[in-house]
Amino acid sequence: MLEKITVAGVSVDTRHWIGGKRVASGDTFTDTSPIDGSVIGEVARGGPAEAEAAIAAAREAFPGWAATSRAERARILHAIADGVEKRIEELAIVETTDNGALLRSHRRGVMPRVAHNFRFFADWLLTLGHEDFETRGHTNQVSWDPAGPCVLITPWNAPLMLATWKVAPALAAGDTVVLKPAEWSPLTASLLVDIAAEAGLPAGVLNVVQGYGSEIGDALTSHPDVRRISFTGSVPTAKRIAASAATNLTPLSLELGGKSPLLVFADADLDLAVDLAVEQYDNAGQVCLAGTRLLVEETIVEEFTRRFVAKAGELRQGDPRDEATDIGPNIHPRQLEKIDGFVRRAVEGGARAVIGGRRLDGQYYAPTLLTDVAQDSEIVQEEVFGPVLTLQTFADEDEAVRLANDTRFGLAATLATGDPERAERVTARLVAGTVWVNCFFVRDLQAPFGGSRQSGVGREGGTWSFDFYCDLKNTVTAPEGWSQS
Ligand code: TXE
Repeated sequence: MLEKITVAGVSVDTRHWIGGKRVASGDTFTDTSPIDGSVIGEVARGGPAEAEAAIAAAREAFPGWAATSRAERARILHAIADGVEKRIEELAIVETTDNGALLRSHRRGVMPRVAHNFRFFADWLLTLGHEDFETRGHTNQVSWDPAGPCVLITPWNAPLMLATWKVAPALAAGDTVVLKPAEWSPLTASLLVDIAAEAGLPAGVLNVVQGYGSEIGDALTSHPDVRRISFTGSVPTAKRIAASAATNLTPLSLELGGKSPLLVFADADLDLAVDLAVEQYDNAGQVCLAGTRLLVEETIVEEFTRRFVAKAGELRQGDPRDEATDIGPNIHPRQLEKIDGFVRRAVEGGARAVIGGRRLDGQYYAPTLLTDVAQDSEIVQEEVFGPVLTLQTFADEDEAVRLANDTRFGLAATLATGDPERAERVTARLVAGTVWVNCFFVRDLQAPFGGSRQSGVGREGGTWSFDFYCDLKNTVTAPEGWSQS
């Protein structure tokens, strides 16, 4: 019978968590580790019945949680952050076993940020004010009301980080949650609900259902009692979710993929530019923000490539639990097939692999740099989500901007330049939700995060998260009339 499994010495209950109780499904699916392909254990495989039960639990818990004072909600969110901090080691090793990302990043970067997600939105909630103004003597009072049950659907590339980046603001806003983690990385969500329950989060406020998106997704996203849907994942799945949400016009926040450019101008600090470029292999390339299209000014491309190849050659690929490892495995054999297919088709079409271009043993793919790629080719236009970069050159700023903007995405862009005026000019012309100048991946939760074009719909972060997870209400009160009662 499905109950608890032990993952790297940590006990994980892989059933759903609905209304404050562990619930099994008749069926299960097998979770495997990308590190060596080994079986981790069985996980509950939910369908429409579990979706219905979880949404009902979230609906029942909503009035109580919405009426809980902001101070009390913030206190519980901080208590969840405390719980995360106490269990960083366990969360880190379970996440690494489950999704193959580096243990050292989970320990020192990702899990502390998970705790910060709760602290940040708890604190922001307390500063969220009323906006008051006057119209012909009448007062207008704008308030942020809790919206209701939210469905949050999350991916596998940074499972707990991306889940809590949605869960924390939703709970802070006074909403209740049904979280559906990705089936390739279901485990840390199960640990999160233990932590939340210990922190005093009332039953039904946070529910987790496990399973395949294709089996449980539609029942979640088409449900009339759901007030918000926030999704991070692929464009095709986003389109299916948007169609399903349209049944009830449920508001959506969509954080999708990208094919972001990294522009290197001849006036850039070349060592910095090379460091930024090699950084794009982080998480084995499974990062939506990754600047996978290197656009380099033609006068420096030879020197850039020489230094890039040397630097990339220093990367150590291997077991993500090893502190010395820089690049771990890719998430799933299917994802590896996909990556390899992209590269093979590119090479057949005339691309040249300067480095990599092949699968390694197990679920590993060699860091790859492809040149001689056409702007309209699949490898330049489509997200690979593996350690694969393309290299193109440009003659001048106009061409750089034209190439940078010439995909259907608009998530991020990175610039390496020594000229602040150029940075300002180019940034103004780029289509991207985030632009980094001479840096990469610096993220503040206060900033709006999201993508343009098919990289997403809406923005989350800081006040934008509360705008999304709340119903904004304006109350207009007349100046007279109170004394008549
Ligand atoms: O994504 P999916 P996949 C991109 C990346 C990757 C590709 C495929 O290019 O190669 O997507 O990954 C749930 N209704 N990104 O197939 O399908 C699913 O269970 C409701 C970019 O894993 O989008 C999981 O929880 N939900 C990215 C989540 O959607 C459904 C992160 C994401 O899975 C569903 C991940 C349905 N019909 C992949 N079908 C980023 N933006 O960071 C699936 N799901």
